[in-house]
Amino acid sequence: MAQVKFDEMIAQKIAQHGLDARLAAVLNALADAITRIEADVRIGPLAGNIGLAGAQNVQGEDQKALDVIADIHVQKALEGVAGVAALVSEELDDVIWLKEPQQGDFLVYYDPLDGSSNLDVNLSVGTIFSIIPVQADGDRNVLHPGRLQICAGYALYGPATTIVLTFGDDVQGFTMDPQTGAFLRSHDAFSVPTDAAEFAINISRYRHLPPGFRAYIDDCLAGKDGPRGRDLNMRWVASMVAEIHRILTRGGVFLYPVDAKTLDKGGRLRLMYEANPMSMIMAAAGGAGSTGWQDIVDVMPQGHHDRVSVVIGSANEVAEVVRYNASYPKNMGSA
Ligand code: AFP
Repeated sequence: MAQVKFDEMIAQKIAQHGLDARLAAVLNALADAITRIEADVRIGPLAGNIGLAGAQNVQGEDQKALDVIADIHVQKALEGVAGVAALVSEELDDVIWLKEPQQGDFLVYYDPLDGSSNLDVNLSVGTIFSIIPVQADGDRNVLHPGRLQICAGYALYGPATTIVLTFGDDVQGFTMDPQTGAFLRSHDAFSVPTDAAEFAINISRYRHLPPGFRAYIDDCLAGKDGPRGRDLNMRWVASMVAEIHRILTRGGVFLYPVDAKTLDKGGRLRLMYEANPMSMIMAAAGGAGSTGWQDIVDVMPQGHHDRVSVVIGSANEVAEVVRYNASYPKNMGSA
């Protein structure tokens, strides 16, 4: 039986849910940008473009040439697509307004190349995107809670290149056929196990963590001899898209909590184009996304580059982290 193509699924979903028909062109344009980014990532070292771009982004982080190249691919793909009112990119200080916003137009938030510090060591990276409709004619506000997302997805540039997409009902995966470049459905409906056998955290930050998180990690490490009564495994890829994809596939929990070193910024990972889309995807697959204290999609942004504390994964494990935090004050560890 012929495999369902990405554009076919989008058309089906839009018809099924009575979504704005213009969304198809937006998502197919994103798939085109992903195809171009994939080609650049795949050849990276040979094209000499995995070094630093010599610039820094609004986060004050060195931009790698591919970060900038990937951002340009997304911009070029989306400018001129009917209904795209604004772009909010991790790589751009300011919001790009492409048209006078009309209610129902699309605000597209994206991280063009997440995990780019893995490029020079040839590890998986990804592109993350989130779409929220303009709320009213002329409304130039882009600071909306993640609960208003109508669509979220990512591309994982790994051994295979896979796009994962949700409209909030289910989560489907489409893998690029290297022969044709077409994205064919490879995952009908991700369903994340409610219990986790693995946790993912940069454990070197342990001493900076809030006490609730430290207590949770202590008990994970105590394994079957401790309160958890079972051993858990640990993973850390340092590429959020790869971590989330693993958890979608076999369960687990990904933690990047706010800590004493990131408290002034509110955390490490960004709300609008990392935490919100990944939370929507995980929730649609039966999991959860929390700051450790509240649902991520209920966080009201103050700025479009806001950072946030992140705990995303198997529903029961996220609830466990929230339970630990409820028993401890919200102060931070050592700076
Ligand atoms: P880069 O995009 O700078 O590589 O950061 C990747 C990331 O935002 C996220 O994808 C990882 O989960 C996390 O940072 C890795 O953080 P550590 O460098 O502290 O491991």
